[in-house]
Amino acid sequence: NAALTRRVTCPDGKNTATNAACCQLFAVRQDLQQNLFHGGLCTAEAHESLRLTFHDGIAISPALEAQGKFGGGGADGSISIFPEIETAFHPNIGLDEIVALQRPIQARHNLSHADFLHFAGALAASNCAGAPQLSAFVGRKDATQPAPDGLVPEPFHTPDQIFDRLADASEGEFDPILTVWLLTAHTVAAANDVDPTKSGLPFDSTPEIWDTQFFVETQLRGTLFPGKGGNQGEVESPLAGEIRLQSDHTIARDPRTACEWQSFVDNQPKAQAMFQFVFQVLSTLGQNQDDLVDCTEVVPIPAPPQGRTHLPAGMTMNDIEQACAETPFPTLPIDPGPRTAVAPVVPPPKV
Ligand code: HEB
Ligand code: CA
Repeated sequence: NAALTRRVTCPDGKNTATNAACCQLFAVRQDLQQNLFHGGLCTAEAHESLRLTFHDGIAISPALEAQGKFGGGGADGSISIFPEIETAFHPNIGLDEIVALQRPIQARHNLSHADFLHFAGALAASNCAGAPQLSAFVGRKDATQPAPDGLVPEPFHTPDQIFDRLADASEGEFDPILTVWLLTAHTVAAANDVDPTKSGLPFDSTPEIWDTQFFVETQLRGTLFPGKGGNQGEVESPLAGEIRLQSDHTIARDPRTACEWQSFVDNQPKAQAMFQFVFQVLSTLGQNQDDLVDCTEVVPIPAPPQGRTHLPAGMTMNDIEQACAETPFPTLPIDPGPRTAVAPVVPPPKV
């Protein structure tokens, strides 16, 4: 109840916040929107800022700690603090660019690397129509050492490897079902480095919209490679110009997750609420929740999604590779017109 909440006026004289610690985020928000996200767009920089939250947050391992080794600090900004070390890890390929683009903006403000990185990810998603309002916190402790290599899942890992890693990082919270929830992020995503000959290959036909097309299109029969193929972690996709990760393909068809995957099709409220929940967990892994101040109010409420869930033009329901044994795949309208290729996402300029 807004009327009953006492708000503080921020030192900038124009914004108010429920907690004074959130005031600094208004200037960070403006700087990021203006100087990284092209005025508030769901472009490659937004996609990569969201991806960065995963590669920072998931790098924590109680299993390694139990062996007496350092297991990483989770959502501690380590990838931005030790970029020359962590962006050289194989699964982090390509993230050097977004780390470099964020760095001068972070340096202009008085926010920790960890809080900045995860706020940038939440703000990035808010630029994508149909996204949930992701949570923002301040108060994280910055990393004092880089995370060890080997903690970020690869697209050529098996479902077992991925499920085990995510469960370890989250002390059991990210089970196979929540892993599906996390993968909703691939609705606003493209690959630059899986096929080294092509950049900006989207995972669904709407990489600038947070919709459920990703869950539809990963369930279509794979028939082609957007490039030459033969790349580690890539399997055939259904559409020219679109890439499919082996991990998305196998998790969409694994008996433990196939029905959960299908349940997201045409369920926009689910694609918002479930990711909102898992992002809050992911972006605070390794941090003490009691030290954090909730500043989610600074994250804009995203625009509603555009378009309706559909089969791409030229496809029929027969092109669906049914994987859920319990429930038939929902019948969807088919986009009119001839089959078309998916356009690439334009990569950010090199720095
Ligand atoms: Fe992700 C992207 C993998 C999960 C978000 N991915 C991506 C890629 C890959 C991946 C390979 C591409 C890269 C390049 O560039 O080439 N993932 C993956 C895996 C996993 C994942 C294996 C596990 C299962 N993600 C995830 C999560 C999230 C994400 C959880 C959340 C946050 N990703 C993402 C994004 C992207 C990606 C956003 C996009 C980026 C761009 O576009 O650039
Ligand atoms: Ca999409």
